[in-house]
Amino acid sequence: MRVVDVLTLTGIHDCRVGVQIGSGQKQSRRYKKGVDKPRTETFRFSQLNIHNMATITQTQTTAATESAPLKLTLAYQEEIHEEYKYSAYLPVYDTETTFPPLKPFEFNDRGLVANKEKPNLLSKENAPALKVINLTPGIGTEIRGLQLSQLNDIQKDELALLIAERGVVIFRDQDFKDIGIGKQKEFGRYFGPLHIHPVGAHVKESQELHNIYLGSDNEYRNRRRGNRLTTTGYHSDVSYERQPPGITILTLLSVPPTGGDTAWESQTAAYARLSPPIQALLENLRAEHSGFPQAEGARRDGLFVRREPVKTEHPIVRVHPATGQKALFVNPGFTKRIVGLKDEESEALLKLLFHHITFGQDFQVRVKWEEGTVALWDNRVTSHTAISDYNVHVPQEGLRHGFRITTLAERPRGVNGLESRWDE
Ligand SMILES: O=C(O)CCC(=O)C(=O)O
Ligand SMILES: [Fe+2]
Repeated sequence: MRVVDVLTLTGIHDCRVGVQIGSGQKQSRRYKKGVDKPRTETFRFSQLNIHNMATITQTQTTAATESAPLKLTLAYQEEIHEEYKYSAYLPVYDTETTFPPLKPFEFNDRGLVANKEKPNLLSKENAPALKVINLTPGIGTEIRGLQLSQLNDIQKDELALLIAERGVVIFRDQDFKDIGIGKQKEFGRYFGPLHIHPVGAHVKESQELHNIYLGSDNEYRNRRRGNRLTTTGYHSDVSYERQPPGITILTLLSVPPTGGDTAWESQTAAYARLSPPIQALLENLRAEHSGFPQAEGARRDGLFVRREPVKTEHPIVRVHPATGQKALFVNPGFTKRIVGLKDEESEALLKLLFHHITFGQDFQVRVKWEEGTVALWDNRVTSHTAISDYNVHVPQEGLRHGFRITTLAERPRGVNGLESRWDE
């Protein structure tokens, strides 16, 4: 059993909360301001001031084990989640462990060996209750009557191809959220090495499960959004990486009664809509994708940067290895400039492309989450955005919480062999 040494709580609430982790049991204690004495000897408390934390935080120092981080900062308020079934998935920050730059690796897309007809994945014989619906003509497929957790490798290969073709596949009524972190990661790893986010919150037992959390006790996230006209922010996950993600798997554990949808946009369709002269121009160009603003923003907010940011120049038109389809590979989230153009040219062209991506309702799909929904998308051919349209400060509007497993893929390849490049 690991022992909690020090706990701190800073922020706007007049309580201190003790948490014991690692023993399989969790205990909390609430103390009135000025009453320092814990009611149990299980914990030793001290209150530190960590003024640079922009949210309510607790720092837990635990004796180190091989599998668990030394120090965790909680990005939620413990006491409001005491009864929560998925408390093991609440957002934390390991504020000690740093990671070196990502290393190159060989990637084989699972979709390459898949049968294009998908006879194993989409077979009524294997799954009598199977229902497959295309949510729009160009992007998004919804599947019921099939459990991700039960798929064999051949079915997973076909699924990889289906995700590449349809951009995003929504699985309903899944038991995926209940199979445990080990199996969730194993499922993801089938498609590619798992990415650890350079700055984001994660779950207590695994940095590979990136946290999605929007609740009243996440002032950091809430505040950051306060100054914008809209929460819409289309992006392809961490596209600044040298081998950026292929498939992302997003599971929500708590879904608001209404609101908190996610939208995806087809970058394949976005490319196809452009006129041939613009297509030809873009096919010869690379754009810079940068992780610096994200890391700088995190540092500014007092958050821990576990891997130093990188900048990468990716082809603007990317060819998917399994489908051979061309897709526009720029996104408003991370793409900063077009390499080789004058500043004004780059700004004007990116503005045009970002406008195109964001306003193309006829090649977008908006999905409402349900209990048990898991979304899988291919970042090489889509952009996506969370839609934060509900009031997180009103408890009846619900809590939106989940985890993202992000699988890395190939070094992007463009048309005529144009490859990504970067400064070493
Ligand atoms: O919360 C969402 O709907 C999407 C969040 C997101 O961008 C992601 O998980 O990559
Ligand atoms: Fe994302």
